[in-house]
Amino acid sequence: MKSARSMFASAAVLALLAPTAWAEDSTDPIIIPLHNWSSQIVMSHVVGDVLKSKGNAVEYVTTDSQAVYESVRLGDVSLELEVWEGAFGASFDAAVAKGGIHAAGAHNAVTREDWWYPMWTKEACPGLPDWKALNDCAALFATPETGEKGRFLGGPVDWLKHDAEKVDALGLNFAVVNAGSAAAIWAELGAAEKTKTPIVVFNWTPNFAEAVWPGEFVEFPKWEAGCNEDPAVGMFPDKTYDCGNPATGYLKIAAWDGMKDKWPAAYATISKVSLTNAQIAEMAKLVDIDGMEPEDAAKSWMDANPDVWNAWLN
Ligand code: TMO
Repeated sequence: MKSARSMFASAAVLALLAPTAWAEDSTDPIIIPLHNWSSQIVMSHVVGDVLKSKGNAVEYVTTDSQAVYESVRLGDVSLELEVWEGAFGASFDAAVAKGGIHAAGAHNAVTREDWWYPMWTKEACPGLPDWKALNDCAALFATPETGEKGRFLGGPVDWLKHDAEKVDALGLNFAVVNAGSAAAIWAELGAAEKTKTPIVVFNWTPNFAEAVWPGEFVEFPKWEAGCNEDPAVGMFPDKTYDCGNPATGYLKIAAWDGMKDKWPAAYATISKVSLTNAQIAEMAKLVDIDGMEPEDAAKSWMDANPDVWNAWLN
């Protein structure tokens, strides 16, 4: 049995805690950014729908996927649900160093983003996935647009701005062409498949593409921290970007530091969000293969996975 004294003490502690413990979320909208690849858009709608079901106001903004970290740091955008290490690690770290943004959680996923080819390409260039073999085969990838050089189809410029630096650092006989959209990459892969034309593109995992086109990442010199910034790190002592992207990258969730005070309940929810490779690939598939609109894909995903998102609610 509790003594009167300890009961009094507990009540006093509760009274002290009450203002924070019971603080309500601000009625201001939580601003969720949307980018230009499908899993991020679908996931943002899933989490936005969950927050709306709790009574939060939610607004979406379409933003540049690098500049968003500065926006979150300043509180103009509230969070970011897909911080991919390979593409955004540097921008995220730079914003964290300035202050105002932090990792609020992490997905239970291992990510990779890099040069990638569908398997029929390896038949034409059997030394793959070694990057030196890719370079020896560069002529196989030549197009009128790239002349003698092989063509690498990179993603939209906001994803990764350093393929040209990698080409220079490793002496690759390739020219970088940036796709205008993710859909343009899938369209070119589909077209190349018909004629089994060798092709090397930017791709990533988790993504729907791995289920459609079996393929492999090019094995560049292994990524080491500092390789992109410090010439001394990596294969060539006078080059930056002389390595591949991380092969076992993280996928984090970032939040504005002010979020936990302004929207404590919503913050508690987003810090519980943690999706697997298979769940993220499925989100992309609903749009990129099944042709759904992202909002409908989010609803369909939620219908199929109630246990997953219910676990994010307190
Ligand atoms: C950021 N992305 C998943 C497109 O590599």
